[in-house]
Amino acid sequence: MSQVLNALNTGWGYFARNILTQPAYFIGLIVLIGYILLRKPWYDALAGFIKATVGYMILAVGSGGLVNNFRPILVGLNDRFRLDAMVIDPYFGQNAVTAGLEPVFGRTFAQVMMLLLIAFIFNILLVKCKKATKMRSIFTTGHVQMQQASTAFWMMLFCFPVLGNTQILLMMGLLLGLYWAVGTNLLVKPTQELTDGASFSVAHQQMFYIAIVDAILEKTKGRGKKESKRLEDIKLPGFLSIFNENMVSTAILMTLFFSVILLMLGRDYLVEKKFLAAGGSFLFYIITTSFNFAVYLAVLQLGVRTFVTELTQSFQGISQAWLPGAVPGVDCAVTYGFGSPNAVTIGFLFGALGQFISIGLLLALKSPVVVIAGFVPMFFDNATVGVFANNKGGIRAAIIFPFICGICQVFGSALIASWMGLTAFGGYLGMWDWAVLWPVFTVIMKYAGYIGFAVCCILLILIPQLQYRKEKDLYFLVTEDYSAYKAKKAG
Ligand code: ASC
Repeated sequence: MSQVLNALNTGWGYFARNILTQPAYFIGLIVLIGYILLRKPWYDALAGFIKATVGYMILAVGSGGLVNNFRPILVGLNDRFRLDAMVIDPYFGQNAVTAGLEPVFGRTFAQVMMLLLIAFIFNILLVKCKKATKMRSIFTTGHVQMQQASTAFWMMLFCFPVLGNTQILLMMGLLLGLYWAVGTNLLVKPTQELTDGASFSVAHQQMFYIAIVDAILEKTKGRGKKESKRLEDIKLPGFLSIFNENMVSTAILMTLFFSVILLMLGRDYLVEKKFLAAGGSFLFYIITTSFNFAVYLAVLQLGVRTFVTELTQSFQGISQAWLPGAVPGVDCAVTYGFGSPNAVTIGFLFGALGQFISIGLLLALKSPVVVIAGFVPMFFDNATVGVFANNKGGIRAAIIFPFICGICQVFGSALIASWMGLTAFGGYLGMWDWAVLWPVFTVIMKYAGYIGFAVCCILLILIPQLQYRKEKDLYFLVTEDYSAYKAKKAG
């Protein structure tokens, strides 16, 4: 018996490490299984697996390039001005939890992987019972799931420190699985509308904020003030027309943005930290760094184009066989291949502005916690919000909502991380859902105990029910047959 369990455990560990938490292979595997279920010839299934995996790897080169190029610069700001502070960034957040679990709670990181598995199974079961739960989407972004499982584990231990491992894992698995299922489900309709029926949803770390933004824009549409134009519909005249092209506008805006930051860091600092060779040109260093932004964005969008069609087609195999009407929830960066590419840049810049102003306020108010802007929340949260906001609310929305998002990220993270004792370990996840929604859950659970836990679960369970009530005849149609959905909505 114990040998069987051991073998299962080893097998699970292997699968979790190499496939489940590696989105490229996980998406590839989903495509492979989907095509097999669709009874495609083996060579088509193999080709699909390769295109999906390679496409995802290309996307990862783009997003990894952005992260690796720009994160040190932001962290440098901290170092340069000798702030003793916490970085808001999912990777720093995960490291902080890993470092603190043993000394603070006496638990190990292996349990986080267990939590991930349990939550993922809950997510699938909830979608399997779609008729009752009204949940239509599976969270497949493995690296993000790991970061969330770590932070969620910490929150749960903070609220229920005396609970044994099994109870903690089951409770947290349920809450996290619900969050994954409900969050991606919330974005099914906005994503279908953004992509004109590409049949996926977003599974990331700002799902609730985008759902709120989308709801506000739906409510205010056609009311009162003049509608704001979408970025793709604006044709700038004269010399400004060069901004109509995304690659040019990204490069110019980023050059302005990074010039300011890099000048603040100063040449000496950059040389000392080996970012810049001793005799190198500071001017060209700034230009290269900034233009790289446009490079990585282009790479990222190529990756999206490579794998999205494979995923969409093959997932029909999975949904027909096992999960009718369900869609996969994927990385937020996938949306950057749709809508206006300039919305990515605008969202990022105004989110960054919101973050910098908030950090300035923390410093001015002599806050005991100082937050360092992290690149991942600054870019991936705000750019995604920008893309969705622009699609429904035009340029005005693409400016306002990322800006507010940036403010929430800083203040929310500062409050929750210092309260839970994570500041001491130098990092917090920092993305919107984890700076606002999960802190609210944590407060409820900390003060209301098991009742609070039940309240959080019930709130989540109710959300898809309310969504369904609002438009019963369209709710499942939006994933099952998007053209029919559009026709019905229009007519
Ligand atoms: C995250 C995270 C990343 C990025 C990536 C965006 O939250 O951990 O690496 O966003 O998923 O493509």
